[in-house]
Amino acid sequence: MRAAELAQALESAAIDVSLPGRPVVTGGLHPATQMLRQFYKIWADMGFQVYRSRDVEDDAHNFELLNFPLHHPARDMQDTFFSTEKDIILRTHTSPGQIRAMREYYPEPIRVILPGMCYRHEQITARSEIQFHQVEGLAVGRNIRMTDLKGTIAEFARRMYGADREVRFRASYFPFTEPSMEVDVSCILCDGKGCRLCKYTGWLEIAGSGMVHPVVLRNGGYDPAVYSGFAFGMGPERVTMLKYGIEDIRYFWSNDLRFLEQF
Ligand code: 2NM
Repeated sequence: MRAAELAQALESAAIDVSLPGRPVVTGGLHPATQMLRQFYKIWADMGFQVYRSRDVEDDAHNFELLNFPLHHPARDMQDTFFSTEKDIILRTHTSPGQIRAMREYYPEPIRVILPGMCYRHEQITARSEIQFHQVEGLAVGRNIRMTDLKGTIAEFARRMYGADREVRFRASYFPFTEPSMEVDVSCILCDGKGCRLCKYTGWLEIAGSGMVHPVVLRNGGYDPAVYSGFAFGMGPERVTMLKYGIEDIRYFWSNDLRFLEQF
């Protein structure tokens, strides 16, 4: 191209190179994924490795081996997604993976977390979805005591919610732990004074926990006379809702970009 042609071409196209570029829309990680990764980091720093287990389970691992009696209400049809294959279900919690982890690692001591999707055949509402993540933890070894559970969970809470958080444990019930406890942290919004987020109690529930039931230990292959352990479970979506004041869990899987782009 000769210089005169070039000059004319530039003139007619009239590109203004000083204009700002067009913004490129970048993707981002889903808020639940971001929260899961924060969990992995904290638990990894505390010596817990990630154990991946299957979403499709059998009745034995999901219920029987976890000490859910045959007629326990959580076994009702409305709570579990069954398949047309006998005893093949979608896991209702990540706990069946604990049995698989124990059977794989016996007789070694265990420190694992089990993240993953869980499925429940329930009415979808602002507070309950039919699918959600759980992160469960399990420690098994000799001489593991309830003080180890309390210290470990309290340390997690301080790393997750801030160094000056208070932690309290309330007696509760789960079939697979004895004793069982619910875990609260002092409200992240009002610092325990009482506000709308904590429903004026000053506390937010962040986890369930307990000492692994001797029957469950034995089902995992560990002699409860020699070994003991603690376990806990938390919900990353719930934690994310508390952190950002999200009032409806249905936002998580409805793929509305106006929601997702905020994270
Ligand atoms: C929770 C609360 C308390 C739990 C117990 C076990 C097992 F299998 F080791 F016994 N896995 N997970 C557990 C205990 C889970 O979630 C709310």
